[in-house]
Amino acid sequence: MISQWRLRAAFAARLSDMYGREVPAYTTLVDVSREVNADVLRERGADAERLGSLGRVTAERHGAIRVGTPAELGQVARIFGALGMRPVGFYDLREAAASAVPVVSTAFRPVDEEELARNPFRVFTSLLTPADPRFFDDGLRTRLEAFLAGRELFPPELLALADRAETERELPDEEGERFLRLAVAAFELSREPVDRAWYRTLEKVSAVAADIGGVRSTHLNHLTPRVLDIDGLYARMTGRGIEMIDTIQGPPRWEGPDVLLRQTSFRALDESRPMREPDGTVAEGALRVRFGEVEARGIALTPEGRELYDGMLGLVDARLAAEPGAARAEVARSVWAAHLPATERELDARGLAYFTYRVSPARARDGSRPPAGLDALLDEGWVRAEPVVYEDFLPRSAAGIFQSNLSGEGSRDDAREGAAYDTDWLAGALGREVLDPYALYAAQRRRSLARVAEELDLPEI
Ligand code: OOG
Ligand code: NI
Repeated sequence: MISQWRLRAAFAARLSDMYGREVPAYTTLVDVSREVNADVLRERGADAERLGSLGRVTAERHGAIRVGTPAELGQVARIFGALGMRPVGFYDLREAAASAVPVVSTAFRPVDEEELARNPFRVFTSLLTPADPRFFDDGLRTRLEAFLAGRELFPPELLALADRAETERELPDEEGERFLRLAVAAFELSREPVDRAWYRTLEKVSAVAADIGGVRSTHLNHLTPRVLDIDGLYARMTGRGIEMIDTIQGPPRWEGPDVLLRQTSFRALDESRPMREPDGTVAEGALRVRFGEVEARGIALTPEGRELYDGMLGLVDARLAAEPGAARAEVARSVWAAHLPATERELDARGLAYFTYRVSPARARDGSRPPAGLDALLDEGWVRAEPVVYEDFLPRSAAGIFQSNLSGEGSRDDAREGAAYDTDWLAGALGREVLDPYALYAAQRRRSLARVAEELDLPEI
């Protein structure tokens, strides 16, 4: 039998092998990430593993896929459900970028601490929004929906095996092998000829629309290893001659604790694809649809912390608008130094970030009674706080990643009213609950406090 988490780990590893074979720069990215992680561990010792063991971080990947219809999304949910991954969070990218990105998204990931520690594989999954009239007029929407209704992304055998794995939380070896093979194949780039005229029609609206609705299959569009020093990685990749996008998205490098998520990527490269011309002939063409990304993860912020983060982004934008020559990273660093606490302890005390708590063994054995209240327990050394790593995504960075890889601007008609897509709508499309990331982090914190209270024989903390 292959257990659910082993299926997930095997799927992540095989997807990584497939992507490395097909997108060689990704292999360089993984190699450089390993080097950087080993160096950070050597320099910082155990402290380097404060937000995840080297074992977890080395195996850690997120992928991204894009699908066209609620029915396809429902099937994706079954495949990832088989791997113990559940939809977490709702991201609306339609307005988050200057270019046209007509999608709404969620991320499939494990949610339990033990499952995350075993293998945290996650997939950012976007769904096209053909009903949004800012992007698609009625005629194009009808054609697009008809095209999407006529394709099959996932073979029925894969879906049947997925349902079995989700229910039984394991598969016999042979079925497990078959499931993995079919699942990886479903996310490979297809060699089926692309209808050039149809692809171009959609590309005028948005390169993302063409990538999703212009072909009869889906594909992994990037895979992202995790690195412990993203500035170091960026410099080394550039040193190896790989052209990276201009910036590292998300928080700046600064003196205080790493929070949320920092990401950067290399651009999509031309890949040769057969194209069918209007006269029926097929000729080799090229499309740029696959790239590589890397990320560094920090501490999860509470809603208050996130509000502060979003406010700081606004301040950075305002300063840059006032001083167009200024370097974003410099401006961001000074805004951060002025507004964000520079220690974990203060982030915690101000309720800006999530921590879990553990009784420190030495103190519990010295015979005295613990004080009441978390602050006193921490101050007097009874309890230690450990940061909770951010397991999710950032809409503005996601939009930036989409945007950095779009070939054209596309078009969004802002004079029209957008269609309403929200968390409830997405849950309906998925046929499952969309979990709230904050609720997951808060529950993790509460569980740890309950354990501390029990161990120290205290009433509720
Ligand atoms: C997804 C982009 C979002 C991230 O890391 O923020 C993403 C896509 O390009 O389909 O993966
Ligand atoms: Ni990504």
